[in-house]
Amino acid sequence: MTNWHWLGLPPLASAQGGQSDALIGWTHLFMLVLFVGWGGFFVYALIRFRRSRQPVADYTGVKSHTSSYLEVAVAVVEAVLLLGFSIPLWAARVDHAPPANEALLVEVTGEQFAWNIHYAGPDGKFGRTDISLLDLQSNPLGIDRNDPAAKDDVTTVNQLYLPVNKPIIVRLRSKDVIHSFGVPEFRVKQDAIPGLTIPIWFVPNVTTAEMRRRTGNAEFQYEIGCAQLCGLGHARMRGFVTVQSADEFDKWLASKVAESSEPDPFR
Ligand SMILES: [Cu+2]
Repeated sequence: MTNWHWLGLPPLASAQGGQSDALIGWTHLFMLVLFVGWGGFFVYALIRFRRSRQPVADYTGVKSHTSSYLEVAVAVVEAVLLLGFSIPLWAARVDHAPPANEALLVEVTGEQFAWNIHYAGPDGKFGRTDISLLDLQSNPLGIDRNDPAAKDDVTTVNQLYLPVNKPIIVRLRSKDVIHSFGVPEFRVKQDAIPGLTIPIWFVPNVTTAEMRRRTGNAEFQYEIGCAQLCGLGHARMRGFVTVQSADEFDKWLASKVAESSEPDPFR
């Protein structure tokens, strides 16, 4: 099975996610070494200092420095994990976002209990939004359709369509409480915090169709799970991600643009 992982992680479907997997793998490996080391020391101490051998406590204690050296070694291992692996990876994830002109920018706004997805459309410009235009049913993001930049904007609820092998920058927001945008296969998880716009990026590199073939599950879907308990409906706050070829994605976007520019009979 190609998707097997020794820690049981979900199949990887992003170009940058391998670094996270490597970090998770090394951390577990070092922790396993520490666990076995400390466990061995514990068993040694139980036997070495057992009552029949040491009927009376020795007030001077151990004179060798072995334990000090061991503690220094443990601290060094932890420093290597932190300075050698975690901090560089964090810096790479946060500081080295792909250039905006090479990426697809999508705004994702969490609310109780749905994900609102907003694409800028072919003009690449997000239309104006205004809280006074906000309508939970017909206009959950309060987009001003009279703004020329908004004419070709596309919105969906809980359906994130993405082209494969292209860097995606998600601008993450929340309308009410703290939510968390998590797609395990992309190794992405980020809290959405009211009042903040938080950029995250990833490069999906396996289409939904390809993942269905690999997993043998014809109904496989990438899911956006809300990873922060955000209220009574938290468990049903699920979105779906469809990763397509660039052509398929362009066609999908064009069909949505056509849909949204049809005259609205209710206006
Ligand atoms: Cu939520």
